[in-house]
Formats: sequence, C-alpha cells, structure tokens
Amino acid sequence: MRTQVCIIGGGPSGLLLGQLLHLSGIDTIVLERQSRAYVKGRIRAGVLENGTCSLLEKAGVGMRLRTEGFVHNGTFIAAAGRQFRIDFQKHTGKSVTVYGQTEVTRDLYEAREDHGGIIIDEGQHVLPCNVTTKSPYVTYEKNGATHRIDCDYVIGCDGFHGISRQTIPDAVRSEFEKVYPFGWLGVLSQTPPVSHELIYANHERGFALCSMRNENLSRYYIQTPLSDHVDHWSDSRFWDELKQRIPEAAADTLITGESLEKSIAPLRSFICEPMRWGSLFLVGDAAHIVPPTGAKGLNLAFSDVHYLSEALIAFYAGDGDEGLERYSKTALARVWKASRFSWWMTTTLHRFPDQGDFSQRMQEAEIAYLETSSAAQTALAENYVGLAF
Ligand code: RFL
Ligand code: PHB
Repeated sequence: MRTQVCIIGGGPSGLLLGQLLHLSGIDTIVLERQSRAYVKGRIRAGVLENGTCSLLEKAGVGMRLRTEGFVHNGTFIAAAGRQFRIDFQKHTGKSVTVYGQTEVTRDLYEAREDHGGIIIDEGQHVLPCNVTTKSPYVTYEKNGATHRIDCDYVIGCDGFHGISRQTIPDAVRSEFEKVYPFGWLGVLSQTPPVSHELIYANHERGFALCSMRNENLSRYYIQTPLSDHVDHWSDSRFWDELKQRIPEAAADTLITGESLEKSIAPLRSFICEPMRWGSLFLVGDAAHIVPPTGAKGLNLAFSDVHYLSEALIAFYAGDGDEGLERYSKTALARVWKASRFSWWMTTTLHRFPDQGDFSQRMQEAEIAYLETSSAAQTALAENYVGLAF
C-alpha cells in the first residue's frame, strides 16, 4: 500500500489531521490499534478552547458542536468556604465551549467515513521504519499477516503510550517530566449539572471539579491518593466525598444518581523534545501530557494539528518545507506555555501530601490574589480560553 501521509493513531489528533489534509486533497491512511467501538466510547476531555472550535469549523465538523455545545463565559473557583467567578468574556472577550471529546471523536469518524478515508482498526505491532531516509514506511500486523504502508511522512498521533515517540533514539530525544502525587477519580452521571458553569474547588480534603456534558449529563472529579483504586469508591462514597469538598450551596442542591462511568487517572506533566525526527512528526499526547486541571490536553493536541496541517499543505502545494522545518519549535513554544498553566492550576488547587505550613499559606495567598486582582484573573482567563495559535 502507498499513501502520502501515514497517521499512526485514530484518536482526535489523528482524525482531525486526516480531515484537514483530506480537504486539501492530501491522501492519508490512519492506523489504529484499538477497535472502533473502543475509540468512540472513551470518555475524556470536556472543554474546548475558542481556537479549537474554529479549527473544527474549518475542518467541516463544527455542525453539532455549534448546535449542541454549551458556551461558557466564565468559571468558578471555590476555596476556604467561599466562591468567586472568573469572567472570561470581561477579561479576554472570548469563551470556551463544553462539548465532550467523545462527541468530537464521533464527528471526526463520521466525516472520515463519509469521504471514504481509510482507517485500519485493530492494527497490531505498528512500527515506523526508515524515517531518516527518503523512503519511510510503516509496518503493522492484522489477522496474522504483516502489512507495509509506504509514504512520504509518518505522523505519530498515538498518544502517550504509543510507539512513535519511542522509535526516536535516546540520543536525539529529551524528556521532561513531573509526576504528581495524586490522581483524579472521575464520575459521569445522568443527572443535571450542579452549576451552569464549572466549579474548581480547593479543599483541605483535596481538589474537586464539577463539570458537565449537557443539561442531563454531569461530570465530576475528586483528587484521590495514587494508591487508591476505583473499586474502593461506591457511588454513595463518591457523592458524600464530593459534597464535602464543594461549596455548601452547591452541595445542598447537588443531584446524585447512578454512575455511568467511573475511573481514576494519574496526573502528569510530560514534554518530549524535539517533536520531529526525519520524516516522523509527533502530535498531541504522543509528545506531551498535561494534568487535566487546566483543560488543555485535547486543545494542545489540536494546536499541534493546526501547525502541522498548515506545514504539510504548504509542502504539497509546492511552497517548500520551511513549515515542516519549523514545526517542532513552533509547537513546543505553545506546549511549554500550556504546560506551565496546567502545572500552575494543579499546584494552586490541589492538596499535596507533603504540603507544609509554608506551601499551604502560599496557596491561600495565591487564591486570595486571584480573587481580588483583575490582572491575575486576566492571566487565568487568557490561558483558559487558550493562547492564540
Ligand atoms: P489519544 O486520544 O490518546 O489517541 C491516541 C490514539 O492512538 C492509538 N494508539 C495506537 N495506534 C496504533 N499503534 C499504536 N502503537 C498505538 N498506540 C496508541 C490509541 O488507541 C488512541 O486511539 O491522543 P490524542 O489524539 O493526541 O488526543 C489527546 C487527548 O485525548 C487528551 O489530551 C485529552 O483527553 C486530555 N484531557 C483533556 N483535554 C482537554 O483539552 N480538556 C479537558 O477537559 C480534558 N480533560 C483529559 C481530561 C484527559 C483525561 N484523562 C483520562 C487522561 C480529563 C481526563 C480525565
Ligand atoms: C471535563 O469535563 O471532563 C473536564 C473539564 C475541565 C477540566 C478537566 C476535565 O479541567
């Protein structure tokens, strides 16, 4: 088989890149390790930046997002028994849209199926080969046979545990990592959200977040120790704990119900440099991970897609490879800024196991400053709605 661009990973990054390239007449094959049902059923991000929405519109997959997404003009921060609001519109003139990653993935799959784009599901032992030569290719196994896809470029959109990053030799690759000493226990429930905007809560028992998917679907998270296990959390234990951590008015009106999904995710900041090796390019979680506190992961993956799609489109239009040469540097500049914001939100809002009195007072001062300073609120709002790309 031959294609122009072979995309490893059929998550949101891979699918969006495939869609943007298709609109410019560039041929792609998407190779995915999991089954389609598995990929479509994953529950993850919920908040889309302004620029992400524009990119999805540009890709021709903004229809449902426009009609079913919820525009949020602000968010609440709760701490020490009080709550205040950061007004995104007032501070930046922009907003975010609540629309689940599950829905984004569904829209992207439907678009690809509509134009007959190839997605090879359940491809095993995928391997990028010869990426520092003029004839790169990718091999994979399916139904007991080994297959080969020849291409011009290989794009690693295969997430944090994918193979693409690992094929870059240690001597070329630098990795920067911070593992946080806690995780997030998330629950999805068929109940009306407790608040019309998100509540990020700093509490002595640990962080909590009230989010949503729609009028009758809520998403809640609480900070848990790394040693915890989801089986230790019955629905009633989860609701009791959440109520203790969120403002009293919210706890009193919280509608609880059976959980549709419950899982624990560890929190980590991770960045790999460079994001390119020969004709292999890394995109999204394959190159970087942020803790979910700033709602940046998917958005950052999509800004990579923006830079790389523009560079590939320019290359195939005969405008040279300067964009491809610049890709890693351009993408990383934004990645580091979003990583800084996610780290800051995480540090400001969580309770660390070794948090001494000094760090505790610093955290309280940080939040008090945020509550009263228009400059601090602008800084949060500007990062939350997303830096320009
Ligand atoms: P994905 O989504 O991990 O997709 C990678 C795909 O590659 C496949 N794959 C392979 N395919 C072939 N061969 C291999 N060897 C392969 N190895 C892996 C995988 O099966 C998969 O289909 O990466 P992508 O596309 O870069 O997308 C990144 C986002 O999924 C991620 O950043 C976000 O979900 C992060 N995130 C959030 N981001 C936001 O912008 N806003 C949020 O509100 C937000 N909340 C979250 C989050 C992530 C969370 N978890 C579970 C980590 C909340 C949570 C709890
Ligand atoms: C979500 O709705 O899943 C969500 C929202 C905001 C975050 C993280 C996750 O910061």
